[in-house]
Amino acid sequence: MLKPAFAALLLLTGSALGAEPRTVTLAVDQMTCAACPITVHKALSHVAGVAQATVDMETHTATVTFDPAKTTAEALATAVTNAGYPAKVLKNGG
Ligand SMILES: [Cu+2]
Repeated sequence: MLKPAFAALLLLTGSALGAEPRTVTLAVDQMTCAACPITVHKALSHVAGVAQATVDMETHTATVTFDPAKTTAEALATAVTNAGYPAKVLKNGG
């Protein structure tokens, strides 16, 4: 009877220590030419904790994978907004 409880405790400890990467989708305005996604991507990749960023000009979105211990979805949106492209969090995937 002790073993399952011990295993559950290990699982809890593991999830508390290791920051699971999160993926968020941002709606990005004002991307009007082919160079815009590059600028947006650059702004995102400069944020500490960002592991991966994909910018889609056709759907006006950016999908970002980041370490939630280092940054937040809102901070990512702010970084893009500060780069000249008004952005907001569209979908915060856990
Ligand atoms: Cu442009």
